[in-house]
Amino acid sequence: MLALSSSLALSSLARATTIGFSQVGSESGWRSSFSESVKREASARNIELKFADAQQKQENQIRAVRGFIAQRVDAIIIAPVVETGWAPVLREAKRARIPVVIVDRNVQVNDDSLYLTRIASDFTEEGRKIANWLMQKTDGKCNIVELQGTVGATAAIDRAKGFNEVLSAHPNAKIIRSQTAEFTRSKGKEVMESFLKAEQGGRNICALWAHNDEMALGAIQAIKEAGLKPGQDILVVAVDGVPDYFKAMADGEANATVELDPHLGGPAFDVIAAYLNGDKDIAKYINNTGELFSQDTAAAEYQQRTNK
Ligand code: GYE
Repeated sequence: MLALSSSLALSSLARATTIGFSQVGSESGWRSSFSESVKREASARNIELKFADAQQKQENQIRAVRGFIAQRVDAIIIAPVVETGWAPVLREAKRARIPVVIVDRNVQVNDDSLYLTRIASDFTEEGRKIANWLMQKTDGKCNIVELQGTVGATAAIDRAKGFNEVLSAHPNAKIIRSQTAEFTRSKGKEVMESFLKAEQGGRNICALWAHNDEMALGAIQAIKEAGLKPGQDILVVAVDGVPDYFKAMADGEANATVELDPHLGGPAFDVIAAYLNGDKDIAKYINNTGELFSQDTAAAEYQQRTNK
């Protein structure tokens, strides 16, 4: 789990601390839980949070970060949409001596002094884990369709990389169709409909691999509407572990996912508190990679997550 304790920061961040947070958007259930976690933790710690929703557009993020710098916030948290294009605005923050914490997806910069730390899961490992599960389940023989996340986003790039790495050791498994559905449920449904049409109504598809649960949930709907049974006729694997997906697994309509903990507010504020209190020894990467879950424990896990 995450390395730093939240109680430490609770007592150690001053009342007047102001933090700007540039969030990707609200494309998925996972993202909404992440935003809620940041808001909840901020109010528990008396942090004045400036929350900016970028609606999946990097240009909005850059504008928001420039605004935070102009307002002279104490620290900035960025959950980047895409990896590239960050160096100029990060340099501006550095010049203004405002620490920046990267949460979730990565930024590609040559100079890692441009940010304090990054708190994220190892997305490549998530891809490997889910692929290993699928290869075991299918004895390495499977025609897979892939719903990719946002183009240029670390979560899409690295999940694909890890998954394909495992697949390359299985000559009878292959990705027969692949397209982005931007991490959203509605696009997931739409793109899956086109996959089903192109692959004999779905009869040629052994499994759906979606880069997040949200797209898989849309695709499950499309599979049902095509008259097939998701989870049986077409296996469904994804990443995130949102409650709706646990429900789908409990109902037998999805097969496996790798959980991604959305409670990233506490760890982000912990690390900022440590830094503002003079800690000079902050790790450049704080890992929160989660576990794989499948149908056998899904009902209990769903109940636990929703208290129902
Ligand atoms: O899996 C997806 C979201 O960047 C890891 O973004 C994140 C992904 C997450 O919208 O649901």
